[in-house]
Amino acid sequence: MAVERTLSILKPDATERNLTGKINAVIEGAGLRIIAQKRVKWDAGDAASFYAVHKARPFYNDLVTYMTSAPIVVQVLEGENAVAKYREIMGATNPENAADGTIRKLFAENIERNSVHGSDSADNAAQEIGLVFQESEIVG
Ligand code: RTP
Ligand code: MG
Repeated sequence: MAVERTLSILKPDATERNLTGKINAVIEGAGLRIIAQKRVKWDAGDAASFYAVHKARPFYNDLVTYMTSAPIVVQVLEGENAVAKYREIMGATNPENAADGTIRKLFAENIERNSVHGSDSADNAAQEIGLVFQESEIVG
């Protein structure tokens, strides 16, 4: 299996409840390495460019408001099969449907305030990492 990189975001509900360390422990426990990490506060423009793919969705405006409501922690995760592995340990978008032991089952509040983002393909991971990090900030 190939070593991959994926973009992770610890969302406002996670930073507000001081869950960064607990979520990082799940990530590292699954064998993924955090090779870049920074805490930032997005403005509407940042969130709009990141979520441009969801612009037509009914939840888009709420999502932009939510993602700009408090600081977030952006991360690059590296490991074997990192994109699919992180999606697996995140759990389903709606925490009511998330499997036991997943980050969203453990920590998410609801379908919107669901604690984490993870890229959904290798191509999107490369694009999202490029939006959020300079190459010099990533130390593999
Ligand atoms: P993510 O992109 O954050 O990793 O989550 P995902 O792939 O599991 O879900 P996606 O369909 O890409 O939706 C992006 C984020 O939008 C919020 N959402 N709200 N109110 C709603 O029905 C609703 N649906 C989605 C969530 O924060 C979701 O993670
Ligand atoms: Mg998504």
